Amino acid sequence: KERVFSGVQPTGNLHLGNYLGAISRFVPLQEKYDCIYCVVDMHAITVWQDPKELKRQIREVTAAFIAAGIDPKRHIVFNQSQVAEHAELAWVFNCVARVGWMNRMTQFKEKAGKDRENASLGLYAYPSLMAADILVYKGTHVPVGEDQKQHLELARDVAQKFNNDFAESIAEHGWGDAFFPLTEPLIQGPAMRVMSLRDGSKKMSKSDPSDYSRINLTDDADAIAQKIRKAKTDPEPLPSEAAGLEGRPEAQNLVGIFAALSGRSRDEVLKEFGGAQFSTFKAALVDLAVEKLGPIGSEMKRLVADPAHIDAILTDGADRARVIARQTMDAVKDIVGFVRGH
Ligand code: AQP
Repeated sequence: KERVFSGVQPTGNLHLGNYLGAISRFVPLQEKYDCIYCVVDMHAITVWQDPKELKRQIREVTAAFIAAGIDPKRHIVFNQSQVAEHAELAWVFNCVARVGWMNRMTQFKEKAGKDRENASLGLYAYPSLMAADILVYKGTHVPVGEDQKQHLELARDVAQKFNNDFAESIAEHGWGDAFFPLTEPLIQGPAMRVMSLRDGSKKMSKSDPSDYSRINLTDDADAIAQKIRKAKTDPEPLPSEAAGLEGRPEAQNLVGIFAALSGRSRDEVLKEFGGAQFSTFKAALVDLAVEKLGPIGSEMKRLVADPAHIDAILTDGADRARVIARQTMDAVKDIVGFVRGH
C-alpha cells in the first residue's frame, strides 16, 4: 500500500518556503494516497524551545495544515510526541545507522555551527528520528523541500541496512525479503528551494533574524506587499525564458515563487513578463501572493483562536497513527529479537 508521510517542525514563523516546498504540495496528494502529516515537535526540541511557545507553535502548524486544505478526517494529522513508537523505532535505527553517515549530514553542520561540541545529541541524531517517522508507517512517498534530500537518502540507507542486517529474521517472521520500503522523495516543482528575499544565496528560513527575508503565512496584505516591494533584485529587466535566469538568483527566486503560486512553469511566467521591469512584475506578484496566502493566514488565525478544537484533532490523529505504528513496532521487536508481551 502506498502511503505519504511528511512532517513540519513547530519552530515558529512558518513561511512561504515551508508552504511552497511542503505544505501546499501535501494537499493534492490526498486524492491519490493515504496521507499522514505530522507536526514534528520532538525534532523541534533538538534546539532550545520555550515550552509555552512550543505549545502555541504546535497548534499553529496544525492550523496551517488545515487552512491549506488538509482533511484531518480522511487523513491523519497529529503531533509526533503523542505517538511514542517514533522514539522507540528511532532507538533501533540509532543502532543500525553509522556514526560516519551522520557526520556527512550538512544540516547538522549548518545548525550546529562552529561550536559543534555543544550541539545537542538529538540534533546529531535528527536524521535517525526522521527515518523512524517515515518508516514506522512504512511511508513510500515523502514530499519535502530540496533541503531534506540528504536526510531522505539516509532514511533509504537505514531501511536498506535494516533489511540486510536482519534478512534472515525478516524472512523467518514471514515478511519476505524486505521489511521496510525504500522511500521515494517527492521533490519536484519550481519552488523546491525558496530563497531569502534579502539574499538569493540563502534559503528562506524560520530562524533568519530579518523578518524581511521571508513571507510568513500569517503576514497580512500590507506586510506581504512591503516585503515583496523591498525584495532584492538586479537592475536588468526579466528574461523571456527560464534559461535567462541563470546567474540571477534573486530573479530566479521571484519567478519561481510566481510560477509555484500560479501553478505555471517558469517559462510560462516569463512568456508573460519577459522584458518587463521588476516593478511591474513585483506588483503582479504582490496581487498573486495576497490572493493565495491571504485566506490561509486568516483561516489559521481563526483556527488557533480555538486551541481545544485543534488539540482534539491532534489527539484523534494520534490515536489512529498509533494503531499503524504499533503494528510496525511489534514486528520490529520480533525481527530484532526482543521478547515482548502482548
Ligand atoms: N526555503 C525553503 N524552500 C522550500 N522548502 C522549504 N522547507 C523549509 N524551508 C524551505 C521545507 O519545509 C518543510 C518543513 O521544514 P522544517 O519544519 O524542517 O523546517 P526547516 O527546514 O528547519 O525550516 P527552516 O526555515 O530552514 O528553519 P531553520 O531556520 O531552523 O533552518 C520541509 O519539507 C522543508 O524541506
